[in-house]
Amino acid sequence: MKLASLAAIAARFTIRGGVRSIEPHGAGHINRTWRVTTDTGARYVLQRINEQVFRDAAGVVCNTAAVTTHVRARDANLVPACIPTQTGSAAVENAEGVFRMLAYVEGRTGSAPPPLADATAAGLAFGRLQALLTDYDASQHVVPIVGFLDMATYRAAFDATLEHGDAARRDVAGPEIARIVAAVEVDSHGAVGPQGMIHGDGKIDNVLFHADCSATVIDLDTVMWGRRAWDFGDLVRSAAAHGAEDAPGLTLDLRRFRALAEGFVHGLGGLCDGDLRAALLDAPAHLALMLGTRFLTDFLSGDRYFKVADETHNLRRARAQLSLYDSMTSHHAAMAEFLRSI
Ligand code: GN1
Ligand code: MG
Repeated sequence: MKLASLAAIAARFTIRGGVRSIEPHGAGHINRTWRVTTDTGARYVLQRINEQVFRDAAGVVCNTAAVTTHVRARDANLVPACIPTQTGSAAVENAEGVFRMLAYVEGRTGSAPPPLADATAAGLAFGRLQALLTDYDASQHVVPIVGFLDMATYRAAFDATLEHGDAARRDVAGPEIARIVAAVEVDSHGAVGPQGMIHGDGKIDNVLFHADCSATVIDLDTVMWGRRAWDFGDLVRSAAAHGAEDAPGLTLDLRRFRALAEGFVHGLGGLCDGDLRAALLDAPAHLALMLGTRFLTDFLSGDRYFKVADETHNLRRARAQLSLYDSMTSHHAAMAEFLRSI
């Protein structure tokens, strides 16, 4: 997009001062994100919502406004503020897309593998977010993505690409296809445990860390009704691995698992009953397998969903998640023992 049209869009929000600079920002796989600086030195995050992924993009922006208002009234550091437009709406909509603006939050962006203190802080932040959303009025909240985090939906999409996807890519991915088919058959434990409003994208990259050990949760597009354990599963698969989500031979780091679990359970407070503890055990492998399936499906269908660095990126990501899945399965007993002890 041209900088001039981005600047014109930015100026339609209630920003302090005139736009001085705009640069690409962040590393999300879905939306386009820019950092906007004004001549008063104020900084903001401008995002164009991916309308292929979020079919009701304007509704998703209204969700973000409602969620951030609700959460910030209870904890002003946990999520960034949404900046309304000059006319009081949450989004700017024009021929170029649907845009929203957030206050820029200073902080270190999380990445894998995080220091143990960050792992605890991230667990705490995601658990606390769920706890603070228990009295959120979701009557106007739109479903961000139909079938999101639903294994049956991803399994059906995977099966469809096996039939109709790119034949050359299918040949290259033969071993990974076989592993997913076998693993999905036995993955029956993930979709369990108590439900509530969840973040929906609990990965470590969606956390900003501050010097006082607190953390801010960002990327709130996927806040939705779901299984509470899924945020923990996503957090463990992204933060308790020895490397990034596309790193070869990814394995589970039990020390980080412990730190994340301690933080998450603490953040949930009274919400963490026996059923939820049981679900926390199986969610990480379920989420790793689910994401591996999603990455491989995207590889087989020509990289249409996730942003990629090159044409085998989704395949490498799928391999890494499958490797992590195997490692989680082999550490099941140790994870169970630890969860019993907190
Ligand atoms: C996407 O936008 P980002 O990068 O935070 C994806 C998540 C995946 C994640 C894997 C809406 O999140 O579900 O777990 O990539 N978000 C959507 O890195 O599909
Ligand atoms: Mg993100």
